Amino acid sequence: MGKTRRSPDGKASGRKEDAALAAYDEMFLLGLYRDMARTRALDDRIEALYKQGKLVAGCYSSRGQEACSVGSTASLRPDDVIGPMIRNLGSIVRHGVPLTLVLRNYLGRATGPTKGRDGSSHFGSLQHNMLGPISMLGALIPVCAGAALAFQMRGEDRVALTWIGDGGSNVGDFHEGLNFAGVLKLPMVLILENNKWAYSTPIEYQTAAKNFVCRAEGYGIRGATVDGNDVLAMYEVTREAVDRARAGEGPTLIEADTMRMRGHAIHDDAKYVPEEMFETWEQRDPILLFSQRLRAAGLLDDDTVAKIRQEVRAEVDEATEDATAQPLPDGKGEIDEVYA
Ligand SMILES: Cc1ncc(C[n+]2csc(CCOP(=O)(O)OP(=O)(O)O)c2C)c(N)n1
Ligand SMILES: [Mg+2]
Repeated sequence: MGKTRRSPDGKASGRKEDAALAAYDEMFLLGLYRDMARTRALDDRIEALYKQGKLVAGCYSSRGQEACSVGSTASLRPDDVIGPMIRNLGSIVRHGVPLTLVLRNYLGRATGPTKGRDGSSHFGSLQHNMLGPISMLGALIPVCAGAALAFQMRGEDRVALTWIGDGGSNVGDFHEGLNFAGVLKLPMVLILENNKWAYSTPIEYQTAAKNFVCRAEGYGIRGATVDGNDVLAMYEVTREAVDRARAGEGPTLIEADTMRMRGHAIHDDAKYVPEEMFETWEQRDPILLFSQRLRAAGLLDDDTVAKIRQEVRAEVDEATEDATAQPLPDGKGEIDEVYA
């Protein structure tokens, strides 16, 4: 995916120098930009619906973390499995889950993935090779290790990709899941999104270690660090980990340096976050950074930005209309499919 399409003289046509960008196909690069824009637009819509009182549960924003999800998921094949958590809307979008399914769940519709039982982001779609986020932090890691074990036992060259926060990385399931994956060399990749906060708790209260990735050594697995706001760096670091996992070389723990740009949920005004911290990271917005880079390389201009913006908006509008038109649950059989 994303291999170069070079002109006969070995240079991608019409481009200015950016050695890292030059290695990729223009459509692939614009696709990363577009999927981050789609994620942002959907995220904004969910926030607006929440503020309009149209959602029945909490609203957890992925704002500022689009690169972590879109870049990493871009390294997967459609038959690979994703296990997103609440800040990974971009992975759902990039892995091909229709936007209306996301909105039907948030709007509690009977035709949504949880048929109105969850009104937030806790849903999966096996049809799209997506496991649902598990509320109990860390619990998705052993589940994804289980998916990776199934691939290994069946001799399938598929990979499971999942994410955990700086806060969630300190629960027991993180240890059990990652240790198990390491011992059995399972085809799994775990991205630890160090977004500096776990609700109101800063990272210095999460670990006494100098970083989170040093834990990889203790599990005998590969560790990597990456600028989580650089979508191409996210793609490359995950691609390498996915290739290794597929080749039977075991799991990788990737620590992504990023920032949560909203409160824990939209009801949380995040007053405990120093204002300068938001200001600094606003300058490092992943969509802004990538658009600046694409523009400098001659791959993006005002017209293309406007066109993508319009298309993305139309897609989100259409998905909202479709989801809103769906019926609410009738209240009968609400515990069917919940307990055996
Ligand atoms: C085991 C467990 N403990 C506590 C909670 C409550 N809780 C939900 S999200 C959250 C903060 C998570 O922070 P982090 O893992 O850094 O992820 P982020 O929200 O920053 O993406 C907490 C404490 C939970 N869901 N599960
Ligand atoms: Mg966090």
